[in-house]
Amino acid sequence: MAEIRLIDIKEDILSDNQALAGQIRDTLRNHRIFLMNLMASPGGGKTSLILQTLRRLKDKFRMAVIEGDIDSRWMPKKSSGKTSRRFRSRRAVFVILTRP
Ligand SMILES: Nc1nc2c(ncn2[C@@H]2O[C@H](COP(=O)(O)OP(=O)(O)O)[C@@H](O)[C@H]2O)c(=O)[nH]1
Ligand SMILES: [Mg+2]
Repeated sequence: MAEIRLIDIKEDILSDNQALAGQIRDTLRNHRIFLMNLMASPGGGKTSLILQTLRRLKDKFRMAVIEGDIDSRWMPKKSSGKTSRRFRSRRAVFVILTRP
């Protein structure tokens, strides 16, 4: 069996990421924004949960839905599709993050 060697790395390899995350947290705190990252497999109930949340809280808070999708082929369909209309009809801003 191959020998396992532990390498002591003196620098946090995620330090840039941690710094950026800290800046984002500060910005959100300063603007009193609550951000929730919702992840689940397709069909896991994310959209249903978001739609119910928007429906129940739309008169109390200004809300936005940010959808991250690394496959830009679906972007045109998503931005004009049924789900985006349902988000918008509940007064939520809808933004899709993708890559070219
Ligand atoms: N039984 C049950 N079905 C659910 C629940 N939440 C969502 N669904 C159904 O599961 C399917 C997928 O939900 P959807 O919100 O589109 O999932 P998404 O792909 O994660 O956005 C839909 O047919 C929903 O009606 C739940 O709490 N219980
Ligand atoms: Mg969905």
